[in-house]
Amino acid sequence: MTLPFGVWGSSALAQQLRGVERFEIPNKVALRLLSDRPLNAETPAHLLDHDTTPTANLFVRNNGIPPTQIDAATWSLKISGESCLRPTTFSIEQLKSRFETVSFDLQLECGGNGRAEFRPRASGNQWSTGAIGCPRWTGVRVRDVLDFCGLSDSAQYLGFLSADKHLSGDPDKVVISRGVPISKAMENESLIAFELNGEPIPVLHGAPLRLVCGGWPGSVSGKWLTQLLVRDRVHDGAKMGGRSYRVPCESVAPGVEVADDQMCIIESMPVKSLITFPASGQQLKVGHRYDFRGHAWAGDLKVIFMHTSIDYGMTWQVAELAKPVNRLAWQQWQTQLSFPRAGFFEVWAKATDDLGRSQPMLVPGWNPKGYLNNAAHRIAVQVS
Ligand SMILES: Nc1nc2c(c(=O)[nH]1)N[C@H]1C(S)=C(S)[C@@H](COP(=O)(O)O)O[C@H]1N2
Ligand SMILES: [Mo]
Repeated sequence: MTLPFGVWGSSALAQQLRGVERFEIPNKVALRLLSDRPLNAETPAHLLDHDTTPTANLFVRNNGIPPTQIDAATWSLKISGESCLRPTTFSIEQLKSRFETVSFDLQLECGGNGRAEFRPRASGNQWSTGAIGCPRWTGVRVRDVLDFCGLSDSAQYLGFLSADKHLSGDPDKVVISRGVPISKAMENESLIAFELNGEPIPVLHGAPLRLVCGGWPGSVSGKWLTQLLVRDRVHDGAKMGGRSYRVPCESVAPGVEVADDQMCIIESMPVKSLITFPASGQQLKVGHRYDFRGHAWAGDLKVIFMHTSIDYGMTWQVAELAKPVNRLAWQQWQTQLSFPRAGFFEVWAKATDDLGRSQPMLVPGWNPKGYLNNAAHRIAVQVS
């Protein structure tokens, strides 16, 4: 069953869900729904097989309720803040006509992807492996717009403000207002995007305008973007402090209380990979060669090696690894594997970044909100 547009994440939806056997997000029927208010849904690994993630297969992560009145023709983006020399408000048409339009494949991974594996359990959406995608984004560079508006020497951080609504219904409560240091904002690939995979951005992904800063937690890529603030300090908007998108500055024992002043903001995401073909649970034949493939990514860095193992990590085979189509896009890997005898096998995949860091086999560094789980992905195979 699909529900009409506009009810997602509303209490009307919750009411309709009672008595509904299965709820599907229109145009995203294959996603696994984690919560409906706010709406959160992840993508099974085998549905992330495309080099460029189709919009239908891109996860959804909402902290609040998307705006219902969206008109690209009247939408405006205001650039201001303590360290902005010439505060300016742009229509989308003005952004398009004044600045170069560019397109990049950029990974978007929720900082909490993999949270479901942490013990003790971390509160929040229990993402398994599917809060990641690498679709094609089109827009103007943040850098070009900031250059036009002028940065003073004090400029330190770029914060965003958005049009979504707080779950409480309180119009004064900000859902999320995060951002990135100016150095990240000024990178060639940091975008104010108006298209996703060649189409206007759909409502769920931030229509009509969003920030996209690839390689960092998805939460820095503000959807339904209305304002950018050039700050003279680390941005202090909603979900920049406390436990939100922050991890203990020093590693801690699982389950301990961590004081807010001991928490540090997550920046570039760690090296990670997925096996996207075949799906877990195949029945294969002894001795045949089978294709296995997937993607690997490493935040701001590049992946330089990809390995697979069919013996629980006792031996590893080198896989073929492609270059990214552009910086901050995930990289395709592929290999052929054969199984020497009948029985149950797991296929493990592990990426290594260009600083020589590879994925752990077990869940790394417990943290209060369960961020940054980059443990290796594994799938099951039955051989006869
Ligand atoms: N305004 C706004 N921007 C937002 C969010 C949100 O709830 N509101 N969620 C953030 C988080 S936590 C993630 S992981 C990404 C998810 O983007 P997607 O839903 O397009 O996949 O958007 C980010 N931008
Ligand atoms: Mo996120």
